[in-house]
Amino acid sequence: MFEGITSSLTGALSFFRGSGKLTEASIREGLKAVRQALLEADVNYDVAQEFVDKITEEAIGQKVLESLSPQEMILGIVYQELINLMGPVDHELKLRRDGISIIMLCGLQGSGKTTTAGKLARMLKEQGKKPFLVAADLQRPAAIEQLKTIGAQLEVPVHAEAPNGNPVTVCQNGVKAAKAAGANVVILDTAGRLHVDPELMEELRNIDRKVEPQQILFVCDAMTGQDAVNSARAFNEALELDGIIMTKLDGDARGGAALSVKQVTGVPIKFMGVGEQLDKLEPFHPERMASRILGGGDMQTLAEKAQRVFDQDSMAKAQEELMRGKFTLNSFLDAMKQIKKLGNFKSILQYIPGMSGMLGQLGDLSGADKDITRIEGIISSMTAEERQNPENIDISRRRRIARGSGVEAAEVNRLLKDFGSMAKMMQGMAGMDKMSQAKQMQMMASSGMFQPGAEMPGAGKTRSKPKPMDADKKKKLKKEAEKQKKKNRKR
Ligand SMILES: Nc1nc2c(ncn2[C@@H]2O[C@H](COP(=O)(O)OP(=O)(O)OP(=O)(O)O)[C@@H](O)[C@H]2O)c(=O)[nH]1
Ligand SMILES: [Mg+2]
Repeated sequence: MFEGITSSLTGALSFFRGSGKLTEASIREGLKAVRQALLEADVNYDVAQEFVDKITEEAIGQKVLESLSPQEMILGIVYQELINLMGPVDHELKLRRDGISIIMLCGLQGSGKTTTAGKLARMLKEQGKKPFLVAADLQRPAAIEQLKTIGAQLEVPVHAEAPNGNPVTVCQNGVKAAKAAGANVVILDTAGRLHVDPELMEELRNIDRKVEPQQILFVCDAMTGQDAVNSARAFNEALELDGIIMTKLDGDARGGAALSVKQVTGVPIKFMGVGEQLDKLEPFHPERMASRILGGGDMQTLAEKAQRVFDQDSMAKAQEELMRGKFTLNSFLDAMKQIKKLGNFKSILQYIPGMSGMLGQLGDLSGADKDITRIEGIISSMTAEERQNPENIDISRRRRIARGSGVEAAEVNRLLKDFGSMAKMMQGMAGMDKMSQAKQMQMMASSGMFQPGAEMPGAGKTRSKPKPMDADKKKKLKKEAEKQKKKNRKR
């Protein structure tokens, strides 16, 4: 998410690194690049301008604290202003305590309304509510079927009528049906258009007047940038929105929509969609988003996610072992298990400071889960002693482990070799400073080392020839590093 703006913004802010004293001129000069970074991310022009003006004003007025470097101070101000830009947010859906509440979803075609209706229903159901879906999109017969399928999947009732009816009537009948079914939250999935158009607005206004929803939420496709912001403004003028749900933030949206929409419309983003599946809806937290945008890593979300699934002791132990340069098969297995519990590896990396930059190099990791299960199987068939000292695993032990885990002995071999090269690098890393560690990780990532089960450079007999990183790739990496160095010098 937002890799582009993160790298350009952190790059821009590095202008302030090492600058001894902040003067008005140096602040203005440095913030030019910040403004540029925002514009490149498709942030609304006025919003970017105002943002930088505010930061300039703040920074000039502020005495540099002794405990903070100029860069830290500017970073602090930018962080706070990013939060102000996107917040505050009230995540409450203002549902009635008794009786029935109605949530109306609206938005352009393909923005994710129907999917989001399902996601909300799922979330409300988890909170103990009784959701009820209404197919008020009569534009396309397929839309009705789509909602019915989602309802069936979630075991949430759906009210639908023939496609030639009137959407207002459908909504009214839907609310009646929901009452009869004992539901307490009705979600209206309305029709979309390719562009904001008067006919659609009239239809939505009619639903609003006749059905009186407690909440009108605008579903906004983050991938469409400033178009999304402009349509949010038009919908807000017609309907008085209560909140925005920003979808497709899992894609490669540049961030402009998420950063500008609150400022432009005054309507906060309440939730965000981070995937096509129905469990991919999360409350939108400006402070977490700000920290993520600044490449600081979203530690809070990670911590929360981790809390749920981590065996904290084993995590601490693995970390300690890593710090001491002792990376055993046990810590390897723990790491793999945690990766599996947390879901996709890629989605974890973005929470770790400095790691978001290397996401692009990782490629497709979709097969990783299956491999982790195999690796887990193999390591589980080893004795505690073998896990601690894998170098003692001889041929007969390898055969036994292979039998125990239902794989070929060659696969055990490969795992041990993979592990061997990873451990060597990890041990090497333990003595390095942070910068070199990050570089090393980047090298490992680009060589496919984080793809569990994938063959690593110089490992594995199963392949005819060991395949070190190819010369071109090496050259490219080196060139990139030099380019970056030069860039930093210039600033
Ligand atoms: N990656 C990703 N895809 C999403 C997200 N939300 C929705 N989608 C996808 O976007 C496409 C359109 O979603 P729909 O829910 O059908 O959109 P809609 O607004 O109901 O579209 P219309 O009914 O045609 O107006 C589908 O392929 C969804 O799977 C999201 O948060 N992330
Ligand atoms: Mg739809």
